[in-house]
Amino acid sequence: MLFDKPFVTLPKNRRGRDFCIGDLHGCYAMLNRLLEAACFDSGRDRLLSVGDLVHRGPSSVECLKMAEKSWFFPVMGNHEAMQQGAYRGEIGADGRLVVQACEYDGPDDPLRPGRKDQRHIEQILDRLPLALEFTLSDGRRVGIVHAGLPIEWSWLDVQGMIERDSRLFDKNRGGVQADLLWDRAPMVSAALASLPDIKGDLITAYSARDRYRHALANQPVAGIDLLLSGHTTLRSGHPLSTGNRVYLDTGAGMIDGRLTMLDLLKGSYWQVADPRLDPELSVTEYPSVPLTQRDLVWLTEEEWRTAETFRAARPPVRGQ
Ligand SMILES: [Mn+2]
Repeated sequence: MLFDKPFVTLPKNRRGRDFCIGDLHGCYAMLNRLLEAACFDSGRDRLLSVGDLVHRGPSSVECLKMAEKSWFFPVMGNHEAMQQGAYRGEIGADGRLVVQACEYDGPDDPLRPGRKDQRHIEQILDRLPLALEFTLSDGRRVGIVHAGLPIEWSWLDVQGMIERDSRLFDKNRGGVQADLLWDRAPMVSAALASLPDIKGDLITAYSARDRYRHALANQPVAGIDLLLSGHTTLRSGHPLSTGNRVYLDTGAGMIDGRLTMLDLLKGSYWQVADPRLDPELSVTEYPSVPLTQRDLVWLTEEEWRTAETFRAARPPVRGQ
């Protein structure tokens, strides 16, 4: 579904199930295998998406055009923003044309600027929301943003900041849009907390300020029950849960990547590998998302008592 506002609240799905797909990156055949394995019913069920529908894989346009379906609900990813930038001839932070940063599937990729579908595709890109919020049939409230929520933000900050950020549609995509589409810090903290070897070593390895930020990134986000994101690829090949955040980018579009689809009510997930490695596209179901270590000591008790001094000012209402 496409929308004309950047923060969208969806009604509860009273007829069927809700699923969320990780970063798709043009992997339309892999997606269809997962939908088939889950007996997805497009008349009842909904498929939410953390964005990054395009680039790398062979079927970016098919993946993007699904956004016009009544049962598919993607947020914008940084790759959609880059595609907009490529069409607009924008210059990236490194001084190169953004088009060079897009990972097209060869010289004939129909997303290259100037191809016949450009206007239609631009109209889709322009109507992807930055954040989605909805309630599951068990009453839990779910939020979706592409890259995750920057450390120290609450979900309650998101709507106001998106709506008030005057730079939202700047060509350089500063402010809130940059944070929601690009920030890798929260997910990197989660990946750190999933390493089995670090238990006693945190205090000597990092400053108290750094450990405080890692701790926050692994605590539940306030104002929402479940936060779904993608963006930074989990090299383990599996999704990862920390606090109430779940990360779903398992590298689809790369030869050793997988595509992950989460059943939001059951908490189980399905995966399929790249057809270059598994031409059969066999689907595997896993009962629950792996968790980070829950018993890590990020700060001493003394440090927690003084932790307020590490806290940055509340997230500013940017653009004001
Ligand atoms: Mn991605």
